[in-house]
Amino acid sequence: GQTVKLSDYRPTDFDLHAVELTIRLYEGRAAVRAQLSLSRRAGIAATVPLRLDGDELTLTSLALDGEAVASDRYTATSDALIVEDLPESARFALTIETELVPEDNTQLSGLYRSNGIWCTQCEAEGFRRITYFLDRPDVLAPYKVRVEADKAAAPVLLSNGNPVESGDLGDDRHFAVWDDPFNKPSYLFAMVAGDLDAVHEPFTTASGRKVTLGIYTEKGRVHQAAYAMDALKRSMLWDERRFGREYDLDVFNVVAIADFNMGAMENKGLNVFNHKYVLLDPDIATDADYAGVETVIAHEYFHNWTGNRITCRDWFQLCLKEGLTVYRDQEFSADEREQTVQRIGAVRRLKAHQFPEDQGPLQHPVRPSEYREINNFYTATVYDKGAELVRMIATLLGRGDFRKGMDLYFERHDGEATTIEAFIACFEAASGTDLSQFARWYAQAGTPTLTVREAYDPAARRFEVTLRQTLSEGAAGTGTAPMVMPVRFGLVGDNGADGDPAGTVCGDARIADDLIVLTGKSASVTFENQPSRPHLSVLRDFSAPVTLDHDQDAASRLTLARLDPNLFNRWRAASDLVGDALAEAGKDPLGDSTQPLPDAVIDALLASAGDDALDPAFRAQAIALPAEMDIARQIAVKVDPDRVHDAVESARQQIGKKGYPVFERLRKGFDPRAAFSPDAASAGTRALANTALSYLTAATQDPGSALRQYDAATNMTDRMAALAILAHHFPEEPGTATALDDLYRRFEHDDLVLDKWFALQASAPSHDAVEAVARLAEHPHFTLRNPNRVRALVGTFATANQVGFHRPDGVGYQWVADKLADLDTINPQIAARIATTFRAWRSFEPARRQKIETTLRDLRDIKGLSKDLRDIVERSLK
Ligand code: HT7
Ligand code: ZN
Repeated sequence: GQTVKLSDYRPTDFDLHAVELTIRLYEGRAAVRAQLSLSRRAGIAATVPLRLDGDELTLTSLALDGEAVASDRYTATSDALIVEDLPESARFALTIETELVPEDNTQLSGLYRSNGIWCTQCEAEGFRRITYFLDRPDVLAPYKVRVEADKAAAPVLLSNGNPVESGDLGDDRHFAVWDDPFNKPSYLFAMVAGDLDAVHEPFTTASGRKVTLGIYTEKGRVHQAAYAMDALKRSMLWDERRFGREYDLDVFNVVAIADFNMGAMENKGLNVFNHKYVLLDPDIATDADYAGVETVIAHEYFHNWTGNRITCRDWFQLCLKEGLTVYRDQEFSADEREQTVQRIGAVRRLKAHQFPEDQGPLQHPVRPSEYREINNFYTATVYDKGAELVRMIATLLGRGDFRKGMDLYFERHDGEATTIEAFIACFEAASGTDLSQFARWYAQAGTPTLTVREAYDPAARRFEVTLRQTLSEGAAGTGTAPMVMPVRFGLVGDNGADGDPAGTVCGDARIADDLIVLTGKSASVTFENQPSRPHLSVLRDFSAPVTLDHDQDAASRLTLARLDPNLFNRWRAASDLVGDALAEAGKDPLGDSTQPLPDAVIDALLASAGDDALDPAFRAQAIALPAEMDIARQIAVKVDPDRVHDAVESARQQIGKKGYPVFERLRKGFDPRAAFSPDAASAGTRALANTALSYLTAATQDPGSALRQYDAATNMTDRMAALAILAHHFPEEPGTATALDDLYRRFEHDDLVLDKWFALQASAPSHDAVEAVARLAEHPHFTLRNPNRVRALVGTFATANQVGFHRPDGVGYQWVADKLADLDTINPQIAARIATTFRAWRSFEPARRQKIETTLRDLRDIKGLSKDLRDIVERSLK
């Protein structure tokens, strides 16, 4: 495949002024007519032809200003249309007709059918699978779209913008015309047609625009869209209040689709969603599902300004819209729910997904400088590290100047396709801060290490902190120069109160209040008048996305785990104590993995769990053990996943036994029959009670209370929590199989619950898991055509079942690779995404390492492998 380079960017030779599309839908085929108003750009020679992108297209007709184009003036292949002898300066109209078979489009990119519904997915390069086009984000135009279809098959006809006309065509067919007055790139085009149910609600914007909000679902499911509608209205209000951003069309539509490659898509005025992020009720959805819907609804809505009104000049700038929009959705969730709990969740996700990516062969900068397949760059680095970079700008500037910078960004670049440089320049102009060194964060890949050393001189009553940053050159080879690192901190006394943070800097750093900004390789900060040694609480709220190496003594760590007034760091102190102990226990083949945690660490965890003054959701986070993959990443070399799993299991039992009275008390205070409400406080109460249940069953090794909770559950959160305990820890218990069957029988008709049923079994840790997933792959409800189902079974097994996937004989790897080879012929995007699980191969002990490497090499040698999967496999092997 060809490598696309940022340094090769240049504008198109032709300008696009307007697009008119007519899409005629029939059973088994679609006919598309695109009328493009174009002109040659000044300075482009008349001999330069127009080259339009295509992908698996069939041209049926081509006309220039209404006249058929002679066949010697153009070349049409499935992936390009080249037209010669076009006017030198005048505008011209090119009319292109193509024919497609949406039913055969299993890649789910372009125009396809999902459960009979016609829908489109154009980001990143799907529009070229509908018609020949200048399919790149810097080509913007207004679109007018006419859709025609059979009335019974598709009573609902939707596209971007506002509805302008509709009517009858005879022959049981009808049409609708949509007009989107905002210039947009082709990746934001969407069309949906089908027999859909809908709910509509009015929304009036701050300046008085009356907007009709619509959510469309498959027949009979619209009652499950109420929470999504509520989340949408809250998102719209929040963006007005927090960023002064209002909605700009008369309608805003959301469509829920069963077969979808990602979470959702922010098409202008017509967001298309994976129905997993729209459809909910307490019987089928967990609290995590509710939080997911709220986040994704908000994220896609926020794209209307950060992504749509201002878009990316090229795909290298993807973080311009994604990092910024993730930052915005995280801020929204923090405001709507609980700040610390949301921050803990975001940092957990960053460490679980982005850190391993940034520390392995698929490493790339937040703004990559080259790619072979852009779909493989919708990554945790672009999205989540991208969000951290925006958060650091906000930290460096302060809330007021950050908002001024955002306002300036909207003012300067509305209607444009722009770059990271332009974005950063707005914050420089608004605040008078030079951010040129900060910009390295966008260009240099890898997770920097922040080393913190402390020294206390009791005679001089002086506390000195030394900060050093290092970045090692990784696979991306993008440099290791020092970056601007905002480090929030506090000096905590024995009583748990923050002392005066005033200090004096020596070296390349500055300090203001509780923020040290490290700019050079190292610096030290001296704090005078410290009558006793303070407990340094550093990198509060995870103020920079770094690996922290702080050789703090155990007593201070334990004090912070109990008393740090910064609750995020209180959580992190405890979580790091546990993580360090588990990594030690999991790595040492001679060590004792049956008692991995010191008593003092368990006591610190239990202190948070038992503290009724704290938010229950926080307490649930405080006692949640790190994921096995996280521990493996900390061990870094010669990892044996079985040992890691044993260490975690022993820790559960130890904590369960020692904390028995605490957990029993928490269970007693929990009313599982209370009416369900999805709000954050109720969800937190359930999370804490279900974590307590997990520890109690670990302590007693008795599945009874989990079985009873499963049978008595009145909502899916409690039901799944009980079932997870049973499936993961009591697989031999007859009641476990009965409960799994019960879930299946109750919800066989509901694909979202079936996904949970598949995923739960795929994640059950056992060396027999590969046989179990192989059997499940033969189940009548398993299909490689539905991405959610594939992710539930294959994706979950490969990422959330360390024991099963990494079975020492390598059959786990082989099974996943075989499935990916099949999947690659159906949906390469999903195959490539799941294949990233193999990237960590170098960190395993030699036998597994060699088996994963062989699996990757075998995949690489498959003939006809897609560009998507080949790119991941080859980069992983590098
Ligand atoms: N901007 C959207 C990205 C997306 C996507 C990318 C590649 C292939 C399919 C896709 N579907 C959606 C989602 C978002 O970040 O909001
Ligand atoms: Zn996005």
